[in-house]
Amino acid sequence: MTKALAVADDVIVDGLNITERVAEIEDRGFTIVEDFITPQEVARIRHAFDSEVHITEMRAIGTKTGRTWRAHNLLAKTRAVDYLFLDSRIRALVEGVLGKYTQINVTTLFNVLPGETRQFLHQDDGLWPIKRPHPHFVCNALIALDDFDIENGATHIVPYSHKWYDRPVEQDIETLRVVMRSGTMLMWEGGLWHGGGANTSKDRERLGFFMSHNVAYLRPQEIQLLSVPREVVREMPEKLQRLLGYHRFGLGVDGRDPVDVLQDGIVIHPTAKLAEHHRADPQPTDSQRSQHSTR
Ligand SMILES: O=C(O)CCC(=O)C(=O)O
Repeated sequence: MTKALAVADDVIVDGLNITERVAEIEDRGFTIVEDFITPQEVARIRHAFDSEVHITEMRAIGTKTGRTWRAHNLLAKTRAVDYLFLDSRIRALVEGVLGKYTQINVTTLFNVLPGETRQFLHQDDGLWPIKRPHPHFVCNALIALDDFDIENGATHIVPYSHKWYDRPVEQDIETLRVVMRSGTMLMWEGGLWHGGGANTSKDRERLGFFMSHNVAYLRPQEIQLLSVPREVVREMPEKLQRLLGYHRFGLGVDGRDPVDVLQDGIVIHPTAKLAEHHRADPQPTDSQRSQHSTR
């Protein structure tokens, strides 16, 4: 059961101090939450990834080896991680960083295999051509399913770099390696310089689950409204449907709530009438009045 408490003005959700964590992300660009998921959850997710998830890409961005497996669009492929997008701590942290209009941007499984080289440092919010400084609009999380250590390529990050607005990413800068046990979550602000490390181990993989959110008023990188089939989305909890982009925004669908349209497919408002009807009766009807007032 979710517990949200306010202790001395701090918001605590399921034992995690959200206020402190969001402040940490704002300040140095990232936070690390140990034991975010249990070994049993790791085992369940690993099993689902092994048995259900088709892998599409064999290369990490910026490497040429083919030694990273990446599977995108996870919510079309498995139900094993739905609950993590609904996790109250994730929701509170993401909303703490991005504000209340959030949506799912990217869902990826990646497995960095022995022999993979180091990825170049990059910023995840660099895809959108928005001049810095700008309000935070991307917030990412990476959950370690294997232990991440120096040998198998623990992620490189550059603390505070999300605030270096006028500097392009420098590749030869000193980095911090995020060594973390399986079950730990790293969360960062989209402007933080980071990249996967080289896996120099002989035989140890590095499996991670990446969940990216962005603000709901910018296009997500994976176009969720197309990526996850509607018959799959219809069966999801409403909160997840909203996070996939079926959120009410401006006009909705001809004035209708996108979640209602998702269910019944009716894209023309039932009260819509041809012009001749409106000419004959120029007074708006009550239902048209209420339709306008919901915008
Ligand atoms: O491998 C990692 O730890 C990070 C991966 C990453 O940043 C990416 O693939 O864009």
